Amino acid sequence: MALERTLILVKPDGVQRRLIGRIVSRIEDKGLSIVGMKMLQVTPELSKQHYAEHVAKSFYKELEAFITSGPVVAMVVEGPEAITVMRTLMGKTNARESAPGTIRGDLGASRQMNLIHGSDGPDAAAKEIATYFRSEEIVSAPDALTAHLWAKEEE
Ligand code: IDP
Ligand code: MG
Repeated sequence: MALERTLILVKPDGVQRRLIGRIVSRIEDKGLSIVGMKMLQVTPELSKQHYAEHVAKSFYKELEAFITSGPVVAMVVEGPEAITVMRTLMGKTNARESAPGTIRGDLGASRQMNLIHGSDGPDAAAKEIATYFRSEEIVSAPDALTAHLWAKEEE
């Protein structure tokens, strides 16, 4: 088991729909720690870097228009297996197919406007965190509750 960090975005639809608080609550309710957080505007250049694996795909032009359409909230989220835990909490890419109880499944109805981004593996997480955050913008996780959230050997 491993203490991991993952890069989360509340996408422009989540910000416009005033869902920042509810999405952040889901992450905090799970016991994960937010160790970095800021609001920013994704530029076309940043979009191409972030979605490099999708740039050649037919939906990329629309994806770029969407992700640059308004501010996002970027977060670094930490916890045991945080990358997978967040992907599970988010639900499937197509919000229409995401299970109820997940962020996308409860709050969304679109394949493109699916409210939240989360890194899909350790390599992506490392790259994406470095893209969005300078090291001094990331803090240590609050420690007070961790003894009640998971066992030491799970870190
Ligand atoms: P993920 O966000 O669940 O990792 P990816 O397949 O990496 O999903 O796709 C990145 C983002 O591109 C999705 O979250 C969604 O906003 C958008 N997207 C994915 N597939 C499609 C599609 O077929 N049409 C339009 N937009 C898509
Ligand atoms: Mg992805």
